Amino acid sequence: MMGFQQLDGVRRVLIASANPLFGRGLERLIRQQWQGRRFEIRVVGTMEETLALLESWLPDLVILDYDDRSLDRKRFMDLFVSGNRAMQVMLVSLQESGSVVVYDRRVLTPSQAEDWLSLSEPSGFQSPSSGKEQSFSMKHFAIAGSIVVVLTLATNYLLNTIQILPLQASVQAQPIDRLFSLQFMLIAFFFSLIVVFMGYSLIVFRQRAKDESEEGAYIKGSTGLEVVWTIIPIGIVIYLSYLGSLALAETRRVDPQAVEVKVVAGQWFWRFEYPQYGITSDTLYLPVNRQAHLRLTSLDVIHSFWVPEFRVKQDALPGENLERELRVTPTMVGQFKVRCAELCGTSHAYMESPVVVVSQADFETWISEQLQAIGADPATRGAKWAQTNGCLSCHSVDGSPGVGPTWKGLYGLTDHELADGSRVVVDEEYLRTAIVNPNAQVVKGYPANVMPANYQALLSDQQINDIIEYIKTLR
Ligand code: HEC
Ligand SMILES: [Cu+2]
Repeated sequence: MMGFQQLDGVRRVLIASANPLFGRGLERLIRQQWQGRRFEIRVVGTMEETLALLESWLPDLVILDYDDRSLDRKRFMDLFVSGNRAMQVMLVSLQESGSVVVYDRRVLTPSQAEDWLSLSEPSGFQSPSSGKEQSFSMKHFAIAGSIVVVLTLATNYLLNTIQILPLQASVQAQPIDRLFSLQFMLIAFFFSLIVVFMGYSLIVFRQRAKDESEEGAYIKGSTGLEVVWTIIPIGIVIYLSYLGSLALAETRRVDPQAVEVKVVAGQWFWRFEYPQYGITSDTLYLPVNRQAHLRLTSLDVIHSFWVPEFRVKQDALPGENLERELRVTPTMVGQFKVRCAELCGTSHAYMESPVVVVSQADFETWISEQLQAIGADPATRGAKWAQTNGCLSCHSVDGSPGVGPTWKGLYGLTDHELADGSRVVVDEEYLRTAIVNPNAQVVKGYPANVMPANYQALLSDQQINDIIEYIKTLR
């Protein structure tokens, strides 16, 4: 950029405007301002004259009327840019208000215009020297850009290593943690982008001692930029919500072999019921690597079931019809804690219960220990299992008809007729097969595929034996 010093050397000034008032007014201003200096001024009114003088007269400074459409500025610029002479150009607009607007949109009062004539320089204008300027700003972009990259990587590394997230101990935690790590990366990037550009500008472009120069260019709006910074965030948000819905679907995937647990919340305790076993516990025991299907309900206010290591969380609502479900597949043997994540009264903070994840074998041991505690003889327990596992909603024990055949008088039949016409003896073996594989022997007169076929997974061997003992008593 040519500075004030070079303005000192100005000898020939060419003013181009079809408006004679513009030319004369400006000429007067310059003559006042540059009193005592040697210079020439010429005012021309047409494009042709301007171009002719540019070639023959070789002006040092050209002032163009910004508002004069008859001056083909583009043609002029081409000539100017391709020429190799040092020449300054100013685009100037005289407003009705009496102020002067220089092409870079600075607005000056007439008195300031005088300052401008003596002090300022055309800046930001396409001039032969602007190549240097451009590589100068590219250099800043390159430096700031590299700092952004480094800071993004560092911040992301930090976010991933300071263990913001607790241990990952369930299958459902995996898609959630993948979302978290994506979020961390985005957070690290945008944090760096904003902080680096702001900090870099504050430091590198600060006003230095003795720097008296004017403020920077006045920039008003940028449609392109605004479109870009609207579209990109919208795109990111839509993409994240897409990933979020995928993750949500993954956390709700159903495993038919799941352990059923009814979770009852109250002020201020948790109770866990295992309807398949008829067990109630204040500790949540779960077998590892097997899905637990938690059905949550509350006895009083809203509570929320949350084991941070499992990530997923669900409210427990009061009301018969407001049962909520949650699926958790623990992947780690160990002790965790369920907390209430919904402010539920004075002891909310202490509403914690142990969660114990054990191997499948240990889980069964725990179940049979609990069952022994229940005691009783096998048939009595069997009656209980038949009740708690829903068998009795289809089977009666008093001979009355139901969805399935009654159990009364079933055991010991010697010519029990099946749908395929064969006749069988009803012994323990037959009953066991009828329970664990109901479609293998369909009873005549009853539909196949109605009785659930997954009792082998839902019930322990012990329980199936108990139920058989119970059916044997119904003679
Ligand atoms: C949704 C209804 C339904 C439920 C629940 C149900 N069953 Fe059945 N069950 C049937 C039907 C229908 C049949 C007859 C068709 C067949 O044999 O598959 C049947 C057949 C049987 C038979 C053979 C009966 C006979 O006359 O030979 C036994 C034993 C049996 N169920 C046990 C059970 C046990 C134990 C449970 C609970 C753990 C249970 N069922 C739960 C519908 C049900
Ligand atoms: Cu609570």
